[in-house]
Amino acid sequence: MSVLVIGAAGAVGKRLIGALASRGERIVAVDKAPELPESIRHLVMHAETNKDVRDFYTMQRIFQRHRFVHTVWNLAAPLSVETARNPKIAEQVTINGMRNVLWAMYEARVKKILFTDSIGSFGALAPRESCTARWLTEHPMQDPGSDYGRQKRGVRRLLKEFWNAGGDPRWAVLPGVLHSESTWGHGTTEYALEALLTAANCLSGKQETFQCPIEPTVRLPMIYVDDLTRGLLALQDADESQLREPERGYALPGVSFTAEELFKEIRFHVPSFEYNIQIDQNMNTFANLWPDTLSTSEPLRDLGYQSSVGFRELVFKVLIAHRDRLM
Ligand code: AKB
Repeated sequence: MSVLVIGAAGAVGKRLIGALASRGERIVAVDKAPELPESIRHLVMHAETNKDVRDFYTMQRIFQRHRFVHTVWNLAAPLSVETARNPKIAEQVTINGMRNVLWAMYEARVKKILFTDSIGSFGALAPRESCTARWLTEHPMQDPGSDYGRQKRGVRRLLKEFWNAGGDPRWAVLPGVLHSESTWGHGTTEYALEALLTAANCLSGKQETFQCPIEPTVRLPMIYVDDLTRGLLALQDADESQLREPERGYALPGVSFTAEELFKEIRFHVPSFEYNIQIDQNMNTFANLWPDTLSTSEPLRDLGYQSSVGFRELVFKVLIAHRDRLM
């Protein structure tokens, strides 16, 4: 039996594959092959070239070739800023892509699908503190205030239909993910990664000034990639009877901080770190719409998940990992 990971070469996909492989799972990893780094090639059974989730026949072929897939992760989706820049293409990947995956699963009689939703699904009406995935399922008509959030909502609707048709969908609401990969997509919370990379550059002798694209007092939830991976695996592994949240959605909390707090902590390690404020309208609007914190109770109660990496440790880990990569 194997786990199919679509969008395997992204920062989350790579970690997930590593974690699945280390506990002995067989993996079918799919991404556009040139983006699949050497470091994970040896772990994958299959790399699909050129085509992506937008092509139904590619999805169908994967299930035909790999008959023992029992679980699917669909991680293929652009981030918030990419979606704002090109909403049509984003919609094709996020919504049509998920529709293709679900059709192919339905044909192949594969039931379990996991999807990564985002804090971008919460709009102006949502509470600021302790946000839950339940709030999203209980307010299906609310406007998240961006194409990004609306597309995620569209996927949740598809998952609900899949559930009604006998499937086993599960989804996690992700905060900003902090990691030490060298590349990442254009999102809003990615400002924090850019700041940490700028600081790591300073440590390796390349002095730059970071342009902060959001108001420095806006608080956003973030998570260290190892905590996230644990939370995602707990969601995958949970027995169906454990999943008590409506529609099987769980927000995965980590820590929350403002840009101001981040810069202060960075300066503790890198006194030469410099920044100025250059607001990006899209990013700042999204950052203001999204919650400050995520609830910790539901994932702990049903998945046994709680974050283990605090703010200071997280900043240190990511900073040092980027510095080591640059050296
Ligand atoms: C983004 O900012 O677009 C993502 C997200 C939290 O959805 N990192």
